[in-house]
Amino acid sequence: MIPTITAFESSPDRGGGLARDMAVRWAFEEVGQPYDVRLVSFAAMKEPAHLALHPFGQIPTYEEGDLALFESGAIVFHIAERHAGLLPGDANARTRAITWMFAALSTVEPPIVERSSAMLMERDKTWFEARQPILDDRVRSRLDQLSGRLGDADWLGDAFSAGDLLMVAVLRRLNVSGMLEGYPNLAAYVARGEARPAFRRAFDAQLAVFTGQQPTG
Ligand code: GTB
Repeated sequence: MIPTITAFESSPDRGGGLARDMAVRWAFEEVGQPYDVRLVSFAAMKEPAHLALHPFGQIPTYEEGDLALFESGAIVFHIAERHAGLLPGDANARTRAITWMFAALSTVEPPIVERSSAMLMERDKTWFEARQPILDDRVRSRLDQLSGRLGDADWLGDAFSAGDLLMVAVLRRLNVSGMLEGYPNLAAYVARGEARPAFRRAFDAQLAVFTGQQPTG
């Protein structure tokens, strides 16, 4: 059965691959699992039919037979568990890869989201200018630590895993900020992820929603 995910009918990032269906698409492409996409409007996301799939009225969701999931991390984990290619076979290495999935979403991403939310929604506040360096420092603190851990390795474990997939997806949110320029190994890590054929196919597919043109690759 081909799973169906939901994605923005009209993504605010104009096909930049920053909405969270991107990680799910990427995971599908890595493991060679075909998938369908149902596009939803902001209004439809708040309707009962979508809320039955996603209690918070967001994308992405995942449907396969009588299984319905939400949360991009849980969906990527489900894909990684069901198919070879995104989690190591060795039990300890597998658990370490899963740990990096959690680290990406619960330790590295929150300060990045906090900073970009402030840039998008709080510029008119009197305290915006004063708070920004604090938010920048919180992001840099995590980047310092992650950069130190990655060192000159290609991936966080011995081979590319779902942990790297989510970590690269999270770090890509900083691409426009210029903050990764201070961390050459992290910038190269993100570029390495973005150069993977599976990433390119996923990116092109979500961009095609914005351009209205089918991907050629
Ligand atoms: N924790 C959930 C997950 O990982 O699945 C978060 C899901 C989520 O934030 N979904 C967003 C959404 O549906 C889209 S991805 N928002 C609509 C709403 O809440 O009403 C977040 C996102 C949106 C836009 C950009 N962008 O334009 O750059 C980037 C990321």
